[in-house]
Amino acid sequence: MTHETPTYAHEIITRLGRSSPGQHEFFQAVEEVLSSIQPLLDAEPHYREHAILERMVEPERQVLFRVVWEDDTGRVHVNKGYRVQFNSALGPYKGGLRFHPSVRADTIKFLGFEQTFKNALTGLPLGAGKGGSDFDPKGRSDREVMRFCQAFMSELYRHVGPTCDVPAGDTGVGAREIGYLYGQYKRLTGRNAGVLTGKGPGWGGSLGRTEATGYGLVYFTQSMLEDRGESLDGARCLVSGSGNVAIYTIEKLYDVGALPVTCSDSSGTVYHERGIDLPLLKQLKEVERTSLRAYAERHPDAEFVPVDAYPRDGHAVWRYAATAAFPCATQNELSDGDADALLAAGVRCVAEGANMPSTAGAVHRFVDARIAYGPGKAANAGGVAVSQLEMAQNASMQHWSMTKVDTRLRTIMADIYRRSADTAAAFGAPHDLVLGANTAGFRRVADAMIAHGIV
Ligand code: NDP
Ligand code: 2IT
Repeated sequence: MTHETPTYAHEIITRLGRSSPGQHEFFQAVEEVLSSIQPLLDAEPHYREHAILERMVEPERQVLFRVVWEDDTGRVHVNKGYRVQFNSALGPYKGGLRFHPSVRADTIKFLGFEQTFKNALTGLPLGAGKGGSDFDPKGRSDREVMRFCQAFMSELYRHVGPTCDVPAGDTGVGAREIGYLYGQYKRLTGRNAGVLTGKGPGWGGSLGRTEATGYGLVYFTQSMLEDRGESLDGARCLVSGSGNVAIYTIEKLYDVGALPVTCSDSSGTVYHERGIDLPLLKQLKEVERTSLRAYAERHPDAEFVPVDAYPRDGHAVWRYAATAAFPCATQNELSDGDADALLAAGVRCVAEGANMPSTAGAVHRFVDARIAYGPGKAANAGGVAVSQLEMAQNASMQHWSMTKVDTRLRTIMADIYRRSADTAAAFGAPHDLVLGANTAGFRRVADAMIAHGIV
């Protein structure tokens, strides 16, 4: 019997399984990255000598705090607040805040880990962090959301700053929440500083930040398809989610001549054969903050499939046939079974707007099938990239036009694709953008860490 020496990546994955038990999403994210960069680790043994993987899987700092707030009836509530400052090798910690009842320490760690490689891939001077709370904004009045945000910032303000850590939005945190968080930061510190991105364009925000993740996702997809002699023109597209990322993905898909036929939320899926009614979607989700059930009531020709249609394995969105699929809701929303269904129906392209939306098994299926598969940390980096453009505008006290921001975003997304594809090709796997994106992102962070010494 022969015993193979475990690889460096495998050794760290095994050690992490023992030291962070129960952190399944974090473990999934780490396992995906580390196993895909093994060819680089084999070629560059000095990463091991510098204990780079051991350092990279350990956040530099994690802050966990109590958030106490009062609802409109005078009842007192307590939530958990988190900020994980993951890696500062490339710049200030940067990444969103998520307010959702499903948020655990595990969730924030996986998101912070992913952010490290995503931010590196943009080529911009950005470190990585993530934060949030198990607070559920759904059904809460504006005043309740304001009081929660004020309570959250009353602790967070000590840990953030324009050259130290710059949070932004993520699930459940949009322009309204960023406004309340910013107001409280200003009240506590007396400073009008670029401490958050996603601010209103009238008070320090960048034009185009709201649209950036969705638009960037479509720009990335265009680059990826162009390389294969394909395009989105006339393509039937499946989109999941109906929040910030999904809405602006749908908007840009229409702009480039594609036909988005689905969207979804926590209540279920809408399928609309002649194309999603975007003005209605924006009205329901951005203005009324209501469930998608109302969509089908307004459009009798649209189907509404309740969320539990596939109780064991799957999401109704992925059971429709289409050329391209854009998961834009949440982690692990696209199961192994969904990947099988999409591939059987002839999908040619999957590009991830959400963070880690595909299960590990689904990712393997897409890569093995050699379809155009754009992993989230490359494909959805447009949001954080425009956040960096907002930081640059704040630091220089300028306000750029939408054209300037959009032109830069297009270039950044094309560069991310090129960097990921060239790296994949250099390692003999031109179809594997998981390997390409993870390896390119890892190398930039690891080289900076080595340059900074043993810290
Ligand atoms: P939003 O809060 O605007 O929208 C989230 C959407 O996903 C909603 O339709 C929501 O349904 C649905 N959803 C969220 N969580 C769940 C869940 N556990 N089960 C079922 N449905 C769920 O968030 P964003 O659009 O900003 O974010 C979506 C994804 O994109 C996340 O993975 C996020 O991390 C990622 N992302 C976001 C960026 C940004 O700039 N905002 C940048 C890069 C990635 P409902 O309406 O019913 O709540
Ligand atoms: O996942 C992400 O990249 C975001 N939520 C955006 C982060 C940011 O700082 O704009």
